[in-house]
Amino acid sequence: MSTAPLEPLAQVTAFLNRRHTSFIDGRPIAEHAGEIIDVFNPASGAPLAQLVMGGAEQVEQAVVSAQRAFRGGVWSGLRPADRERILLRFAEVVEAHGEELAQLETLNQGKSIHIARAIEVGASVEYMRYMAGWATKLEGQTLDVSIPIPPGTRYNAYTRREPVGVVAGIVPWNFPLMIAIWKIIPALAAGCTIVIKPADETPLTALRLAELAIEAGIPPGVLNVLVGRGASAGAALVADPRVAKVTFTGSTPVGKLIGTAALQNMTRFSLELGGKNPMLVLPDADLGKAVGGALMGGLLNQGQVCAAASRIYVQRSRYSEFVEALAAGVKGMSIGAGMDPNAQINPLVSRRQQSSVLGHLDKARAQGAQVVTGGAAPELPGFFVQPTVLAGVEQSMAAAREEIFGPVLSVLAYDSVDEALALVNDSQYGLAASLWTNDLTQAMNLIPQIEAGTVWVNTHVPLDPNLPFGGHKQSGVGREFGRGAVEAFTELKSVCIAY
Ligand code: TXE
Repeated sequence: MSTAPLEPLAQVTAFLNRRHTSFIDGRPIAEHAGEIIDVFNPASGAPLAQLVMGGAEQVEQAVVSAQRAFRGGVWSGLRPADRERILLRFAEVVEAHGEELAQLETLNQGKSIHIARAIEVGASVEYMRYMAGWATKLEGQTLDVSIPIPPGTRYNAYTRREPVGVVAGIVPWNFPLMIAIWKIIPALAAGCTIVIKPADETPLTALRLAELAIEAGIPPGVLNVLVGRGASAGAALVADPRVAKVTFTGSTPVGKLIGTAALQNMTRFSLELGGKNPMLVLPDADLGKAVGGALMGGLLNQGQVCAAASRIYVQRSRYSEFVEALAAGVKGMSIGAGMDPNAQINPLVSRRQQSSVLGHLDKARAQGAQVVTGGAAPELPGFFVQPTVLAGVEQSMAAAREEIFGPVLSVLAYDSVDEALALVNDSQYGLAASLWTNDLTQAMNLIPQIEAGTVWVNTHVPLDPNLPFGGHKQSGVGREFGRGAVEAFTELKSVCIAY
């Protein structure tokens, strides 16, 4: 099943052997009293590194550091061109340490080393370069105003964008490095300072990233990483009135808690939450391409992707053909550690996530779905779940409604395209959707009717730094990527000068 896994680089092993604390004011803080926990290697289930969890005191230190850096102007006071240059240097440093970061992520998160290299590092470095450029491109407007008093007075009015201040970035465990970067770089491009709270399961790459930021010339205090529990340290960070903006990626229930807490201080927030993303395969579609799209869009990162394809609608006349081809694609996949370059399906992030996905599979069976292939944990020590195809799924079943966040593809049948559109939109979520068709008229008619922040046609899952990303309905509030992402870390100030 598996071949020889990669041996970690010496610097990766050295990093893992340290006991990790929060990174505040330019360095890892000294060990302090607090809970000590292990993070795990999902491929073996064995402890990988140790963390000293931060509490109220470390939240205070991190916020004070970020606020001091913000108010002192060590970052926001730089010329935009200097911020851009330093962020570009940061991208270079991350790229130069790419293999180290990719291995660290694979060992801690479980994902394939190929995905860690190409996405966590490769796509993130491109995103860093793209976002760095916005530091020099923010703009306001000059506006004509007609204020009649005092008579004879003339006015000059304009808007300017100013950094919002201290940002809290709360990051999940599915793409720990990339999603931290999604939050850090636009915030820094806008002139903000930031405290990142990584997920308890996967804090290592964010901690290493903060060290690399210092190496790149980002001043101490501009990027801090708080190691701590979500419900205690994360919640305290969000509730801190000195935090001006919270940017969160994670589950919908926690997103609601965060939004509610943020509103108490009128802290700005953006939320990128769960999804139950449909793939609508229209009657004319090239089935081979759609099956390839489902495998890629549904099983990337073991399905632990907020935009993953997880409910697939196929017209009844082609349903069996599709299910058979999908199952054939899934059956041949090799299961193994992310550090095994030949393994196609890797472990889930944690024992908790593995149990949660297996629980969803039990529920699907109990509700009458048919497990065509997979459906269980293989006999391996790590947190694996077999890639699974569920057929005979009905819209009322949990497998069509709840986010599973695992390697599970639910296939549903429809009769008419109108019915399929209603099924696609029948969800509390609205993050992303894909249409599979060569019928341009059909696609153009459907795109505006689909309730989702992103609609792909004949592909599922690619993102681009220039393309806004975020959710309709309970998939979130606000957009990441593009100009809007940087603007979301600014306040708009109106200036009116009488002369
Ligand atoms: O997410 P949480 P969990 C979905 C997915 C998954 C489920 C549960 O369905 O199975 O959520 O994952 C921090 N105040 N997604 O429980 O709890 C927490 O420490 C402040 C979809 O791990 O939302 C972590 O850093 N912070 C998703 C982050 O929130 C709090 C990605 C996310 O954890 C907090 C991940 C609190 N009260 C899971 N409670 C996506 N959209 O991509 C927790 N945290």
